Amino acid sequence: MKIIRFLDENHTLQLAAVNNEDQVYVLPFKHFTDVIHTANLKNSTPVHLIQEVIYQSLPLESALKDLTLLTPIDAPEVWAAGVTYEKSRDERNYEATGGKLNASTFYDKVYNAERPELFMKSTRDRTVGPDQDVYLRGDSNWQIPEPELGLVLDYQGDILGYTIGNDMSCRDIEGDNPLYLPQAKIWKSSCSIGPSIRLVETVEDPYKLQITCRIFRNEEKVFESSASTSQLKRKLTELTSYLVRDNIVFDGTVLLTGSCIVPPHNFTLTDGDRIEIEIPEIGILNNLAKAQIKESNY
Ligand code: DO4
Ligand code: MG
Repeated sequence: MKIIRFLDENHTLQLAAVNNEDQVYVLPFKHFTDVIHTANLKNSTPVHLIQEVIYQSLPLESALKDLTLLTPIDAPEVWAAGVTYEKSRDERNYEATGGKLNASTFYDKVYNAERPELFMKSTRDRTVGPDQDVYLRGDSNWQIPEPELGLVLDYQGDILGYTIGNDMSCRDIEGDNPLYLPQAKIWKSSCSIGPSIRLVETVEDPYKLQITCRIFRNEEKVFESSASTSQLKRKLTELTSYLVRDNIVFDGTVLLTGSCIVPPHNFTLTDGDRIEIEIPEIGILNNLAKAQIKESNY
């Protein structure tokens, strides 16, 4: 069972459930967090609550593929974990040493440490959804998408569902100096999530999810690679338990779990590239990369 949001023909936002046959059922709630709250009040679960609605209604006539999808949730904050896969550690070492292969740096330390690396990635207004543009920074020459499994959390850090995230990143800025991490990670429209939230109870094993990233330039595929969440160094609850420590976590916060897919060293995104990130249980997150209009403020 998946949750989506879409704009109907009157440009009204609708929350909907999608079953295994891709049938879409409009839900009598505006936000995914309303489903959670109502389920809690009724001593029920989101899946049961949604099933009740489905039994009493008919699916939409429009096909899922024809809907104008939005972010499945207005995540007040998006956090991200870093260096949770060997591949990420190796690539960070490469960029931090000006391009040395098999180098060893402080990224080895964070990969092996008890405490994971967690950082603030985005806020609601910086986050885009399916088919919207992600922006490229004007002052970076080495930019990549980071395809990641995203966890949708409640205020206690409990995992309610899974989504896909794109942690757009500037390798040259982070490689220059790790203290530049916020600038290498956060700018206007530098994060994308969607296309759905797969309810936690309907995923058998979150460590068996296949993530595929494809990049198209002028509709020609210039990159494709896949990875599995089985390669994740840490447990998902290990990441969430550090996020909630002495912190305020809002219902609907998204935590990205790190990237294991990195394009070749000579690859950088350019204006018009189309990025597809697929986790079959969740869907395909599709975004165009757009060059930022150079502002006069730099
Ligand atoms: O340490 C920097 C961030 C790494 C990251 O975003 C990732 O591993 O996905
Ligand atoms: Mg990342």
